[in-house]
Amino acid sequence: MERKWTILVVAAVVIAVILVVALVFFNGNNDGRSDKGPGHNEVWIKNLTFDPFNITISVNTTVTWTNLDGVSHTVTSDDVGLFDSGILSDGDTFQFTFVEEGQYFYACSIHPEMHGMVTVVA
Ligand SMILES: [Cu+2]
Repeated sequence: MERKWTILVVAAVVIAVILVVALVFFNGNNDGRSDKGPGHNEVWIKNLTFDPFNITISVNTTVTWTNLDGVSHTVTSDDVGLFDSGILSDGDTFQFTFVEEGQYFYACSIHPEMHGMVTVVA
């Protein structure tokens, strides 16, 4: 009889642990980027805007742009030739590493009204 209770208690503990692990796991997933907006050093291209409009980073940081729009965009520096992603389709990403302090302006060459800015600090 005692052994049966022991088995039941062990089973209950195992089930409780599985539930806690599952809850932690699913909460972790909900904290993912799709709900919370762009992560560190990341710019989302969404609804014909760069989000954030101005991203502030340290020197030697790589910024990642991700196109989350149904239409194509580019990430093209106003300073001609500094960086240009070319056409980014939905889901495409572009990365650029900023090695000098300063303010960098860019736009989408397909939609010139789309502007963004990178502020690089020491
Ligand atoms: Cu565009």
